[in-house]
Amino acid sequence: MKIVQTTPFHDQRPGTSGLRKKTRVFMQPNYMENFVQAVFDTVREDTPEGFAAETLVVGGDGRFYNRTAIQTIIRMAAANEFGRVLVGRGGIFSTPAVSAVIRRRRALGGLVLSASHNPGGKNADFGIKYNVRNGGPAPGSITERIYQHTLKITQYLTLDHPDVDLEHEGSLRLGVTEIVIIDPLVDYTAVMEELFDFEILRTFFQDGFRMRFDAMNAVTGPYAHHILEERLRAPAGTVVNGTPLEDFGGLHPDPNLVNASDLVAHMNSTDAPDLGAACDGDGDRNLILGRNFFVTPGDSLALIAEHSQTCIPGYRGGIAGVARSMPTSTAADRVAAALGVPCYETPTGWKFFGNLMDAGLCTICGEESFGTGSNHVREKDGLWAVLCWLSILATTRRPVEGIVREHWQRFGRSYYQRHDYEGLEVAAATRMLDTVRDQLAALKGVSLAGSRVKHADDFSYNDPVDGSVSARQGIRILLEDGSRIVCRLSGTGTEGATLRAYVERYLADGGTGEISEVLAPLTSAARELVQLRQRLGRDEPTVIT
Ligand code: VG1
Ligand code: CO
Repeated sequence: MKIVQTTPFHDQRPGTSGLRKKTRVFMQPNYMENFVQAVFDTVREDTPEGFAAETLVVGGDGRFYNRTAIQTIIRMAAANEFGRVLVGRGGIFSTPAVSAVIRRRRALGGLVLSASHNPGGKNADFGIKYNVRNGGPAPGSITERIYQHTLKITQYLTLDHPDVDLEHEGSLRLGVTEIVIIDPLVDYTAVMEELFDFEILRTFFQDGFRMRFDAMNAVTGPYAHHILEERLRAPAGTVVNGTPLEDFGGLHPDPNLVNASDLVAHMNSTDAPDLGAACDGDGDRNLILGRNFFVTPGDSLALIAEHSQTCIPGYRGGIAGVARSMPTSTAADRVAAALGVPCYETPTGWKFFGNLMDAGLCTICGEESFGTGSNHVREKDGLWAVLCWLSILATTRRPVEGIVREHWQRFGRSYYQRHDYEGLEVAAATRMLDTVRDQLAALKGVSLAGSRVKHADDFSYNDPVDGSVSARQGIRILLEDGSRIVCRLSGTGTEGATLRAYVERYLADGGTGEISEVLAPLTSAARELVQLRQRLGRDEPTVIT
C-alpha cells in the first residue's frame, strides 16, 4: 500500500448527477484520485466494520478515459481494502446495469464513470458518480459530505500494480482485494427477464413487427444487441450504432429530436419501421418515436404508467404510486389519479426517487429529460422504457401514434416543451434568476400568457420519507388555467451556464393543437420574465426538446 500526498481541488462539488468536468480536468494528476478517496473516506464513516466484507461495483459508458479511470480506481479500492471489486468486462456498464449489479450482488455501492449524454473524448466531457447500497445515486447529504472531504484531503491510498486485464472475465487478487471482471450484460438481462414476457415479444417480432434502436455509439449497443437481437430475435440490423466508441463516433449521445436526427429522419421516411428508439451515453435516457411521430417524455411516462398493469407482467399486481420531477409535465398526475394512486413531485435528478421507491411509495417515475424508470433498479433505465413500449405495442397491437392519441382523448394533453439556452455567462445567468426569485411574491394575480398567476415560488421539496428539505430547486409559476412556466439552471453542464425554461399548457382538446402555437404565449412570457434579451442578449433557445 502506498500513501500519496495530495492537495485539494476546490471544484469537486457533485451536481445533479455526479461530478462532471472537461476530460482534461479529470486528466490532471490526482484529480480523479482525490475525488475517489473522498468518496471512500465518506463511505467509510458509515461503514464501521470497514470495507473487508464489502463489494464495490465499477464500470462506465466506454468513453475516452474510461479504462484509465477504472485502472486507477481498482488500485485505490485495493489499497482501501475492499473485499471485492466487480468490474464490467471492457470497463463497460450502463448506469442502470450498475444499479442492477449493486442490488443483485448486495454491494456496498458503485462508481459509474460517465458524463451521460454529454459528448465524449479528450476535448469533451467526463464524469464520475457514486451510487449507494440501494443501487441509486448518492443522496445530497452524502454528495455534500464527499465534497467536504475533497476540500480537506491531504492523501490518498493506492498500490503499485500493473494494469489489470479488463477484456476477459476472471478474477485476481490485488492485496487483500479480489478483483472480478464480470459480464456486464448478465445481471441486467436477468432483471429485464423478470419484468417482461420475452416469449410474447419474440412472437411480436416473428409476426413482422419492425423497430430501429439507435445506441448512438454508446453503452447500450451491447445490451440492445443481446436483448433485442439475440434474445428477442429482432432481425439483424435492428440495432444501429451499436458499438460503444470512445468519442461516440462524434455523436452527441443525447437522444432527442435534435441529436438523434438520423433516427428521426428514418422514422419520417416512407420505409419507417413501427417503433424508433434511442438511448443516451450511459443508457439511462430514452427516446420513443412512432412512424412520423414523437412521444414526449412526459407522455411516455404517463402512458407506461397507464398500461403497466395490463401490458407488463412485472407490474401485473398494480403500481403503488407514480413520481415525476417538478418540471416534468403533469400528464402522469392524471393517470395516477385515474389509477387511484399517489403522484409525487420531486426536484430534478434521479436521486430523489430512491427514498420513495425504497419506502414502497412509488413504482414508476420519470423526468422530462427523457428519463423513465421503475423500482426494478434505482436509476432511470433507457432499454427498460423501450421494452415497456414494446410490451404495450405487442399487447394492444396498436401503432405508437394511435396509443398516444387515445391517451389524449381520454386524459387531455399536456402541450409541453423545454427550451435550453446554453453557453450563458455564469454570473449573469445566476443574477438573472436571483432577480426573478426576488419578484416572486409580487407575481400573484398578475396577468400572464392569457391567464393569471395563481402561485409563484422557488420549489422546495420535503422528502416524505426522511424529512430532508431541498430548497431552491427551480422557479415555478403556476397560472390559473393550469399552465406552468418553470426556470432553473442546469447542474450537469461543464461550460458556462444553461438556462432551462419549461413550459406546459394543459388542454382537454383531444390533442389536436399545434404545439408551438399552443405554447407561444408561455414561451414569450418566460423570456420576458427572466429578461433574457436585456440581460444576456439572447432570444432563441439553443435546443428545444
Ligand atoms: C439533467 C436533467 C435531469 C437529469 C440529469 C441527469 O440535469 O435535466 O432531469 O436527471 O440531467 O441525467 P440538469 O441539472 O442539467 O437539468 V443524465 O442521463 O445526464 O445522468
Ligand atoms: Co444518462
